[in-house]
Amino acid sequence: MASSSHNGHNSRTRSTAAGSSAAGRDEAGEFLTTAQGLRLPDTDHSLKAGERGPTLLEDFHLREKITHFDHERIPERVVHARGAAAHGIFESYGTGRSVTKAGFLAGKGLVTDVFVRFSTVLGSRGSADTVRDTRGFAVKFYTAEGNFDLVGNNMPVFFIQDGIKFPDVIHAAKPHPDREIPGAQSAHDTFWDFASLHTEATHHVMWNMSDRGIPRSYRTMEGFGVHTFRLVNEAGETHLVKFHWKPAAGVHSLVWEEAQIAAGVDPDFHRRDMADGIDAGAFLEYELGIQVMPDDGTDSFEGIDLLDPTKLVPEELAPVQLIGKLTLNRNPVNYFAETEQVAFHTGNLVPGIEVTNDPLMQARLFSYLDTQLTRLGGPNFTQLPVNQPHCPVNDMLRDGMHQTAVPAGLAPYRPNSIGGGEPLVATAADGGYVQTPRQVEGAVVRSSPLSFGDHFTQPAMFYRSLTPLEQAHIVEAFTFELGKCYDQAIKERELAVLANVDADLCAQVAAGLGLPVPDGHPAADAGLSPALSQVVTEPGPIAGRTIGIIADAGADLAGIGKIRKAAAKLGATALVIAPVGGVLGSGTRTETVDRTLLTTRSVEFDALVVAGGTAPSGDIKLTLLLQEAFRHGKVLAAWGDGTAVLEAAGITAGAVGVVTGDAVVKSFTGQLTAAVGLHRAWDRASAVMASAVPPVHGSSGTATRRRGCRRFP
Ligand code: HDE
Repeated sequence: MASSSHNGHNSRTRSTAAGSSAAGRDEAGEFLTTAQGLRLPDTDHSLKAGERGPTLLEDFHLREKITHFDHERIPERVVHARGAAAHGIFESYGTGRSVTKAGFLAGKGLVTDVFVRFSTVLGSRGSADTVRDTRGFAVKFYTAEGNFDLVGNNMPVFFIQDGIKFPDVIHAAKPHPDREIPGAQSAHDTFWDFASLHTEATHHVMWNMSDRGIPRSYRTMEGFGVHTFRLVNEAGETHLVKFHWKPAAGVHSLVWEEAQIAAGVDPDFHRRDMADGIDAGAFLEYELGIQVMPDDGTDSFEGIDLLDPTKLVPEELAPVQLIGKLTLNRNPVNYFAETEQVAFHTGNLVPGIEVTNDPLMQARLFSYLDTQLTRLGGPNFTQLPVNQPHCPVNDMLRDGMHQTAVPAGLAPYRPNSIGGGEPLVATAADGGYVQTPRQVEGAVVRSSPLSFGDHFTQPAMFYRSLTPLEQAHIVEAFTFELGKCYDQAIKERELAVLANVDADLCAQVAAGLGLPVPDGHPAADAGLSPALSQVVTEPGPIAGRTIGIIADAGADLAGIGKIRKAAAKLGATALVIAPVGGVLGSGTRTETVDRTLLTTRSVEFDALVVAGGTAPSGDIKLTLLLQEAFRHGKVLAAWGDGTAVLEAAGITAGAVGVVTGDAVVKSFTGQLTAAVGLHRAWDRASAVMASAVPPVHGSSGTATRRRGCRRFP
């Protein structure tokens, strides 16, 4: 969110911005023209019968301009409407080769272009980024064998086991149909009505209510393919595989109050963070990993049904093996042309990657192609630059709305002799997509296997694998969301669901709602997967993070300069916040003011530092800024007499997560950046959270000390 620089600010609208990869019609020539290329003498006045007379129907320029404008908007995505995207590259480690013949995963160092779109699920296009929701993590690989789309989420499980339930869960989660409120959130009666009745949603609901539902940024999210895929190697051997994206920046989240404030003061919080980060050279990085399970004909592994998308496979049972690295390094040039018009499809597969019988995946294979027909206005959306494969296409598809290609030849059919028999069909050896034969048998039924029936054990495993702090956030989230429901029966029914997940969780939420605690039968031994916790005890990278430096006319400018430098070295940005805008200092030593107390809010920063020499001002906005950051567990720091500003805001220099020093020396910047790398001063949580929570003394350690639970090896 840092810099005010903006990709394309100074670019001419007629120039194709650097690196635009696919060919599309671009604005050309210096003169304004109509869409027919006719040069225009004036675009500010309509053609009228006299200066004070009526407008003439013959004004073809006016009519073309207004008609086009009238149709600038296209139907938004029915889900995942709110999104932001970036271009990048994927570099293969070559380690996936043993399980898949997919060309883009085969060679070490092989580079493939990608386009990635992140999104929220529920909100409409103009909604806020930081709402509690699942995030889409959709990756289009432009491979030499055709496009492969990995259309995943930032959570490994889904609300439903069968695609036929998708309209139900989405209708329940979208705003109420009468008033269309509340937007972009699940804290309302219809969602909890459905969730409490449809208990297979419980696992995904637990993830949504956890910190994963409010990510700090796209760069700090994990991604998951969710479904089990079948990978096929050169030898024709198959394995069952789950895809993971592991962020280099670690997995980190907002705190709830921060997310709510950000939704108001900066609804573009996540898209700004990504765009500014890329502009500043702090690229987003993730490693692609796979969990590999034997394809032994059972479609299950260690008692977990791999066709059930409400179940995950603990990493302790099947470690994530890294097979490549994704780097997002280029912002789109035009939001509509690229981010809006990109069309993902789970059926965009390449040889070596196949689907399984997961009934959720099976329905998706229909939906993604179908949805583009109305959203993108016809069947030719694959011709849009962002959707075009980066390899030869010879598809015999003809005509239709918005046909932009001009195909030559007389024989778009097979067999033919007129076209010399071409195009040819490809065998597997030619790179043709030949599905691995798999046996299909059974009665035609509308029902699920028994193994889909356990809706509570894995939610219990998830909850119990988290640190007490993360558990407290889940309690808070349920209490908030159910507290927003009007119908008492819905709250009671959801409490009955929670009683089957974990008795403590249920009791705490019931206490918050002021309702009796129902009886349940939670799994006594759900197992533990410490990998599910996201609290870190070692500092991680801070690229893309923002440090605010509070200063005024008397501030130590040399110290500010040193912090800016130390931050930049690590890919982070430091912004100076002063009472008024302009420049601090004069002569050779100056510092530009990036924000004033009026133009910023604490949510913009991962840490706040008070510069030495800054005087306490008594400004309520400064007090609010510091206290909010403190309450949200952020790092606070001051050097020299800057500590007086902290003290004036009620923050003692010795408090947890407060770094102080006499001057900006190496140890000071080192402590500061390390503290930012820990993401939050979680030990402060017990002092600042509304509900008292025991402090965290280590992540997995705390999680594994939970009672009566088996830990996966
Ligand atoms: Fe989607 N989903 N989905 N979904 N989904 C769409 O496709 C759908 C599901 C996901 O940035 C739509 O082009 C059905 C699971 C992402 O453009 C639509 C079912 C997962 C995106 C659609 C599912 C996802 C979408 C809306 C149940 C995680 C955004 C517009 C069978 C693994 C992609 C569009 C982007 C988008 C349908 C289930 C993720 C309507 C019917 C499970 C990340 O086709």
